[in-house]
Amino acid sequence: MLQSINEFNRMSQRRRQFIKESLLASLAVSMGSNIVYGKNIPLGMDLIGLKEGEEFGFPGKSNLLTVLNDRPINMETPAHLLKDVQTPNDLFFVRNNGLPPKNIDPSKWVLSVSGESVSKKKSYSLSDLKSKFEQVSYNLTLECGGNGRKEFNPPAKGNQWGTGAVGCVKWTGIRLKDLLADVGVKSNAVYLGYYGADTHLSGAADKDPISRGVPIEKAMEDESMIAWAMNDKDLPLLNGYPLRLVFGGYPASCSGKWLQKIVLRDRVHDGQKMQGTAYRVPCAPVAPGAKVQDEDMCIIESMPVKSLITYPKTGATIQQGQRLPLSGQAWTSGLEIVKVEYSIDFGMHWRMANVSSSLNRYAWQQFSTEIQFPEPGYYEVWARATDSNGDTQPMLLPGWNPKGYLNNACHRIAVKVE
Ligand SMILES: Nc1nc2c(c(=O)[nH]1)N[C@H]1C(S)=C(S)[C@@H](COP(=O)(O)O)O[C@H]1N2
Ligand SMILES: [Mo]
Repeated sequence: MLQSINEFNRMSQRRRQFIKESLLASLAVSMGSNIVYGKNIPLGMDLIGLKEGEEFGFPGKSNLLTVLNDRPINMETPAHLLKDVQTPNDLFFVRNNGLPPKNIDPSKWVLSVSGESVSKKKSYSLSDLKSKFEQVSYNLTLECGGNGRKEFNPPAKGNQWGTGAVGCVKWTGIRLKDLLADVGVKSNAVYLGYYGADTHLSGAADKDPISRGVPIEKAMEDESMIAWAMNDKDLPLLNGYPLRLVFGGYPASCSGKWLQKIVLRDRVHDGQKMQGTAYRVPCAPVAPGAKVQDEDMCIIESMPVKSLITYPKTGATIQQGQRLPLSGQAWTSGLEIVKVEYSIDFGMHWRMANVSSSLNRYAWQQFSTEIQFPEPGYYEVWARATDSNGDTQPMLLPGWNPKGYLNNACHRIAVKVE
């Protein structure tokens, strides 16, 4: 954008001034705001905000999120920012498969319901949904099936999620089952599929970026929702404004964003990303790197028990004799977390942390404790949650699978005692 320095220096002072001003004006447009001390910008220096411009360009999202990809937009939440019972909207992760819709007019938004197993096809406006059905709120944890993918070896293709493709918010909307009762579900219904208003990266209008769903039993659960609000505010655009599905405990890929169409199917839904290695894992364990036949792959349903240390961050340093406060989140699918333990000696001994009760089924629970270290040195703190079924987290990676799903290995942080 800047002329070369030599050329710039050859120009007259007045022309230089003019170019600088028009440059500033156009910079201000790209940044979306006036550059207050713009006239002091040294010649030839690039603005950080332009190089990492997305920091200003993701509406409703904090620039503290880690951007993994900007086409499609994928961003995760650093562990220490997931400390809240309800994740703030601007810190909630974003996982897009395509391009979000533009210029949404909520007053014109229509949700249609059709498919082989629907008794009566129907369409609803947002105000129909808000007025015809009972409004409900639930705290539901959403976790991308690929959260933790970056740890797998051999590596799995796809966004290299660390630990932050998860969050828990208060969702407000209606029960999916109330809407389904209104259209009538035939007895042959097997699956519910969704279609959103986002578009395929290629621009092709006849291709869906993603069209997944859930077994009909899951759709009928009390907490399975069509939501328009997160934490009492409109959904952020990137989280599916103005309407989305939310299924706690299932991989978040089931929770269709920008929801326009629901189909009740008399077979397993066959939309985009329901086949092959997408959101499927080997039905039985395989050796790392193995080739798995299509018929030996099973659709991921429940997400496994898991926990995350949100305080402190790796790198925390304390003085010998000080106690280290430790806290974090633990979640499981449909059950209660009954125990969170921690280890400071690479898993030889485990001690109990305190665990809060959950606000409702599928909401994550908070754990906390204080740790005493025996002597100065380097430590790793590991956390491990166990649910009411007795299921717990592996210390190392769980079963390898081609796309790196379902990594619920214990979260670890490094701490120094001086
Ligand atoms: N329409 C639509 N729905 C979607 C997606 C998408 O790309 N398009 N991504 C899915 C996946 S893979 C995940 S993990 C969650 C992410 O939800 P979030 O972006 O609100 O965190 O949305 C799901 N629903
Ligand atoms: Mo996902």
